[in-house]
Amino acid sequence: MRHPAGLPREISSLDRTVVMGILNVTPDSFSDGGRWHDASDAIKRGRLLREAGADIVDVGGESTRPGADRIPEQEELARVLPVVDALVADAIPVSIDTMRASVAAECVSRGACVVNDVSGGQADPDMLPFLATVSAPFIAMHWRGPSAVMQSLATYDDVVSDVCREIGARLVALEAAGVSLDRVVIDPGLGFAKNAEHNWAILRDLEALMSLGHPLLLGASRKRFLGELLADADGQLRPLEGREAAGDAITALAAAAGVWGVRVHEVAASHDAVMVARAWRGPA
Ligand code: PMM
Repeated sequence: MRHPAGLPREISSLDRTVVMGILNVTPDSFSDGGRWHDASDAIKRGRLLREAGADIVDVGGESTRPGADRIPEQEELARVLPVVDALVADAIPVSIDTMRASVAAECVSRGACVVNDVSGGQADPDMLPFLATVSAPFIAMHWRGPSAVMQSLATYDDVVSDVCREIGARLVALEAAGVSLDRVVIDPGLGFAKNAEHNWAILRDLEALMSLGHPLLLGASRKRFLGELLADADGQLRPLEGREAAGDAITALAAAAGVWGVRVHEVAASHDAVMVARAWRGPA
């Protein structure tokens, strides 16, 4: 497994796909909004994710669900800092899911070891200059615009080549800002300015993304395209809690394809799936 530079040894020594457990400390994330909004509940949840096999816990304080509005910086900090502090104190590897350089900087200074920005550094002009000052890996997700408007941006000539080209442009910007590219993980941003067919086209051709030469992260867990795939005969989407097995299937297929990491809500089955894929592929 090729890991990004800058990871703690505990993770960079893994010879399998990394499982990132999602911890949204928000009242309104589409998939688990409100469930872990209280700091002590969120901390408990983070510990449970770790016990269930999360290699990294991805803490986010701002919802990115389609249509979501931004929250103030102070609110985001108030949500994530107590959780980051507690998990870091427990020696749990933490990534911070934020579009704000100030939030990323505060969390990294408190021990977060990965920065995950769904905007790939585009939402905040200070993000790239900040990244140039630290050595933590950066997850650069494909992004076309804020959640409030992203559904209107889901038009592509050819989604795979367009996403590859746009991620390529982010890599150029990161390098120009002084961020060493061996730290950068790329992510196609399933569901972000993408409909179900776009997501499936990307998953069908992961080779194209992997040929960009960077570790790849996928976040499919509980997303709408799985609900659409599993809709009932009346066209009712499969509810969130009924999408887990489909997400686990994506983990297995992604791990077998050599994806670096998967970002999931329920980690136990994903952990087992990556162990199966590792045995199936042989040592990487
Ligand atoms: N998806 C969400 C939030 N953060 N980060 C990365 N790198 N990739 C994703 O696909 C991604 C993300 C939205 O999903 P959630 O509400 O279930 O967290």
